[in-house]
Amino acid sequence: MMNEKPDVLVTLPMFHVPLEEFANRFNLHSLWQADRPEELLQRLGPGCRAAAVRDNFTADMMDQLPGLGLIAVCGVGYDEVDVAAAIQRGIKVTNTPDVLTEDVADLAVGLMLAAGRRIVKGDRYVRSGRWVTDGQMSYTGRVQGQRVGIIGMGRIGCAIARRCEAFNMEIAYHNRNPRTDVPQAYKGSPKELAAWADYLVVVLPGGPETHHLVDSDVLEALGPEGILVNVGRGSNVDQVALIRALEQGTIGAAALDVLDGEPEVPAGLLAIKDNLILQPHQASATFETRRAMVELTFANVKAFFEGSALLSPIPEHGG
Ligand code: NAP
Ligand code: 8YV
Repeated sequence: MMNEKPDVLVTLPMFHVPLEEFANRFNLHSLWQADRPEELLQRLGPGCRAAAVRDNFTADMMDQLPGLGLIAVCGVGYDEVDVAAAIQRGIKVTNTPDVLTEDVADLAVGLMLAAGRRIVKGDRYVRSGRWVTDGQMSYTGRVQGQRVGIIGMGRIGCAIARRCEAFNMEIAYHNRNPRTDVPQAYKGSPKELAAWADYLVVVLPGGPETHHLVDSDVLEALGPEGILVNVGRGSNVDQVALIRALEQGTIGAAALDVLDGEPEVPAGLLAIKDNLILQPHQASATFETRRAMVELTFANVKAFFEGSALLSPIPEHGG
């Protein structure tokens, strides 16, 4: 029938944004609510041409939906989607850049301040009564005027740099390629950047190329007063090396929004109390940004079914 709403597979809840408003236009199928996900995929079969996705989407799932033409990822990072398999099958992939940039940068700077000024430790100090029994808490280093090294000077990295300028910080960065359109100094390797920096902020994509880019050597170069902040992907940092570095005082402190193997947290990380701050992957989790991410995801789905240009195809499509 000409006017029938197109089927769209939705693999996971789109955060807390209700999907009813998109159901006017699309016939949404919630994979995570299906009693038998395999049966749902089989029933949808070649008739399902689009999927709205959070996190992973495998080649096997693509093969179960042979009519698929679009995977719309609700997130800027798409490292859990098998992009090579999608391209091989002629499937387009979109993501949600820009709409989350400023909120992620806010949390990164919040973590720098919290780790540098030991804000969480201070909260515990007051609540445990130590202010009364032990007097004033120990001093911390400064944030303002310090050196911040950003690994991943892309959209979010630049937004972090803009905020750091307001703190009179010196800023340098490392990417695979130096940028000609930013004023900050380029460092040729994560280790060189870490050796220069007081704060090392990681805001990288996931995947094999960035796996453990921050390793024991980089942490050693950051040094005993240095502070690591990760808002990229957990896999960017060698977590075993990080635990050791925090235990042994090789670095001063860390604040992590993302963990390798999240949401599981290794006991070694949980055991570190004073100089580690953990967040449950919250950097884009504001009402406004999450709504904008879901809207952009479905705007891409709409464009796909209308045959118009996709709003935010991933760079691998040349977009
Ligand atoms: P972007 O604009 O594409 O920036 C990524 C930057 O990383 C680019 O400057 C790129 O420069 C650099 N890069 C990529 N691979 C590299 C490598 N192997 N070595 C060194 N540098 C490399 O992306 P964005 O929008 O800023 O987002 C960045 C990442 O942040 C996402 O992919 C995601 O993993 C993470 N993120 C996390 C949250 C959260 O909730 N915590 C939210 C949003 C995003 P070159 O290409 O020159 O190397
Ligand atoms: C998402 C993120 O919240 O966009 C990204 O890459 O990491 C976050 O904004 C995350 O992908 C959860 O699905």
